[in-house]
Amino acid sequence: MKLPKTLPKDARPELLVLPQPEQTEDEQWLESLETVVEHALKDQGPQKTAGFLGSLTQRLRRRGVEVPRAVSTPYINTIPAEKQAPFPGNWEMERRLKSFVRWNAMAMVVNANREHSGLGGHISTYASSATLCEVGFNHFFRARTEDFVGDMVYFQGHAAPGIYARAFLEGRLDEGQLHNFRQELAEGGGLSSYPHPYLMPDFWQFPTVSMGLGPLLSIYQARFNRNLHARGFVNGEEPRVWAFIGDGETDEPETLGSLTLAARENLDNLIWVVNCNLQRLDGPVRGNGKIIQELEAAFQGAGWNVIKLIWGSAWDPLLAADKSGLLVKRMEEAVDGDYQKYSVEPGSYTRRHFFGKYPELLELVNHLSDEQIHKLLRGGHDSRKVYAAYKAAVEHKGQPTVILAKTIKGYGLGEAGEGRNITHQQKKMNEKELREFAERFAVPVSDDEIAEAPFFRPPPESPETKYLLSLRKKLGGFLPHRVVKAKALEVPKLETFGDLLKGTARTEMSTTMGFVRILGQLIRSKTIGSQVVPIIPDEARTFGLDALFREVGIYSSKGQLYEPVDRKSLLYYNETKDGQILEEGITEAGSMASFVAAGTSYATHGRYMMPFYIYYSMFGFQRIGDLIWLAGDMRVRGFLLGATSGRTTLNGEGLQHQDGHSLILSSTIPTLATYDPAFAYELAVIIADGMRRMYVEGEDLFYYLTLYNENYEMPPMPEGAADGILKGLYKFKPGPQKLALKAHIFGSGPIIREALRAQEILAERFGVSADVWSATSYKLMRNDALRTRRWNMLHPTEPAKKSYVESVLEKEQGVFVAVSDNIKIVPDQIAPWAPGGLTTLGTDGFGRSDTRKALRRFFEVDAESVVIATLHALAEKKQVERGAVAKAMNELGLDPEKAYPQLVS
Ligand SMILES: Cc1ncc(C[n+]2csc(CCOP(=O)(O)OP(=O)(O)O)c2C)c(N)n1
Ligand SMILES: [Mg+2]
Repeated sequence: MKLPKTLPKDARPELLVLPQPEQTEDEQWLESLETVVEHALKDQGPQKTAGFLGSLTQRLRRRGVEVPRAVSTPYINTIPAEKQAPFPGNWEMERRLKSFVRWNAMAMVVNANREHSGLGGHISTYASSATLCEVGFNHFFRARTEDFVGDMVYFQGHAAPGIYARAFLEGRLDEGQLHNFRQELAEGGGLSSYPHPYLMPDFWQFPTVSMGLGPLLSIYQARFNRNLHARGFVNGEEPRVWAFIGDGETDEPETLGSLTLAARENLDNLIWVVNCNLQRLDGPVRGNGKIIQELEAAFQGAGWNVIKLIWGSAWDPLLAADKSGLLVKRMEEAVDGDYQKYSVEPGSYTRRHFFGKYPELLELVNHLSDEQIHKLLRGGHDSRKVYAAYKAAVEHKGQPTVILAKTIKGYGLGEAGEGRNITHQQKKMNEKELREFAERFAVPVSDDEIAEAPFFRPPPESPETKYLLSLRKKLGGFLPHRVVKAKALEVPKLETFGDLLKGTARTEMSTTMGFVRILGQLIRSKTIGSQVVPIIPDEARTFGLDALFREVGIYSSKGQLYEPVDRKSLLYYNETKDGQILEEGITEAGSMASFVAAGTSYATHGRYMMPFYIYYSMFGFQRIGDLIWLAGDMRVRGFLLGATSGRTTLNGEGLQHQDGHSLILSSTIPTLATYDPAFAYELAVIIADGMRRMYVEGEDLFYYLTLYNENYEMPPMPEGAADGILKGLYKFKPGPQKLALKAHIFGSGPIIREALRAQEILAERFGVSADVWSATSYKLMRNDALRTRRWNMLHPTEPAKKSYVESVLEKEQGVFVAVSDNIKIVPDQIAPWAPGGLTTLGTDGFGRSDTRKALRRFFEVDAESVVIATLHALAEKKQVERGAVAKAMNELGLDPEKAYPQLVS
């Protein structure tokens, strides 16, 4: 029997990528194997054949035969032409609409930069992804409705002009808004450069422009959706999470870092579309290789369903006619740098360079003109192929899907940038280029207007607009669309934490333990307990949160398939299908992504969840600061808890772990309320008020609290302290009366105890009465003072207002000293408003491992150092002899020549 040399049509070629044998003597072997495959396919179907070949491979490996692992498949579409779902829409109509969107997206950028050179914007990204987006909009993305939360779509950030341009065609945005793209301060407002919910809260849902964060968030969003479902918070139709990602963006560790989680959790509610236009900003993504093949291997290895969408329909007949397999071979030989070149050069070049390598291939395209060769589309520009890939993706079960879609960057820009290395930055087009663009896409702009690049929208009664709207109507409405409709929570009142308000006489505890108690009480609350979402990156035991394992369970979609080794203990590692704890493992970025998903559920799911993300404070802002910035943009509501904080309080861990600056980093996030509490009752006051502001009043802010691990007696809350705790400063313990000299010491966190000890020394040995204040938030005081100062400056003829810090300190006499377990710039934030100046002590420099006592002396934040700083401040004011300060230093055992953490200057 003569066997065909090519693969049967329905064979899965990825299973046959063993090294090509020499075409001579091995041919018979190959032919007989093909016979077997042929029969198996006919009798058993493709799935069983695949299984059979898999078993054969296993056997070969067991016998020591080195069979290569098939992590990548031939460089052709995963979905063969004959298995492609038919395109259900009016193809011609959709093409026209897409052309209008293309035109307007381009015109937005060109117009903005024509008027104000330097405003920026991107044309070429959307030009490459227009078909990928439009097929989604027309056929897949389901909007939010009364009884469906809507698909969650993460668009490539710098493709924003295309999304605006579509909203324009839909009638959601007007010409004036398009005109003010990137001019948000213009009259009437403008459109933000990128997707920013903070700037366009009714439109954008997901900020994506910091490369890598969107993909990461999308994974955790899809998993959080599952968690909410498992816990009974949401039911009904499951939303899909779509993420559009750049091929260059896949170089970000955040992009690919959590792939295995998505597969492990069987997130078939997640679809990624990687826009493989082969270029990033500077040049090719993988000029010397093939990004699609590389990504295929990574995703396949991570357990994803991979759909390669490389070639457009016009290639189908060529592939069908490629009996020798040479075309596929040539496709695999050419590298991305070549493919980029083919998009730039005329068809004659591709004929010569690509097909011309083998005479048989030249013959294959003999019937095509150079023009036709140039127009052989890439898969990502062919809406029929894109539709088929999306359909296969939404129907796939058990795995997340990635679609690797090959496109051309700057598609349609012609000489203005199509496929060119400069295309990413292209913002201007001359008249000729505009005319060519309009002609290519048949956009009806009149000749005398073309130079103006006017926006074009077909009238509402036109068949195009009607068609567009009818498709969106079928999919439930418009998107992106951010809606906030969450019901306020009945949050517990402050009294709920009564025991912490009363203090813990004779029992020592840390503020971390205080927090754990609060969290426990919240979780047990009848009204909001189940909405609490504790998030931990493998540090529950460090912080004493393991007590919650048993109580509310660790979420795992699989439950617990094994008997945990500590099953007999009280606090065993308890994984459950409806677990409340998100135990993320060692990924601060992943934990933060969960925090974002939970903290925005009031918008995405219309229901408040209360995330508490507790972590090593050093691995917060410093490690994942961009995600915290994003949380602000996305209007997340929740609590971040930077535990084991303080450069001398976390003592043994040394340089890498000891955080003394997260408070400064947090001060840079505009909507992040930041606190550095010393006592458990302060924590209770702050958290109770935070819950009220976020979940009752609906304020757009979130919280950062430092927690420490030093144990001490927690005092009862002084009468009337709550207001000062929230505003940032209150007098905790006045100094003794009737002493000649007066001072004020601000302390925060456990270092307040050094201030208290200094208070005693100063009174007993130096005749100074020092009041000790607890400074809970320098950031909030500074913001308030800056606001007040500005108001006074702008209203010079009106009576001046006083900021909180000014009003609380104005009547105080004496000198002001602040001591912190953080760097000096933290208390320095309020220095301009401390009467007579502020002397600050802090922990500038790299940490060291040693005892707390040694560290506090080293960093000069111990009580003795506070005493000297106070006496020095008094000496500066000529209230104390300078010699007395030197003497005190000697008496207190402070060495003026001691080493000091090395700092640059
Ligand atoms: C974290 C981060 N780094 C750098 C940038 C700047 N940047 C914006 S777009 C871009 C190139 C994107 O290339 P790719 O992901 O391939 O997207 P394409 O435009 O080609 O679709 C860069 C470097 C950014 N936005 N975020
Ligand atoms: Mg790219």
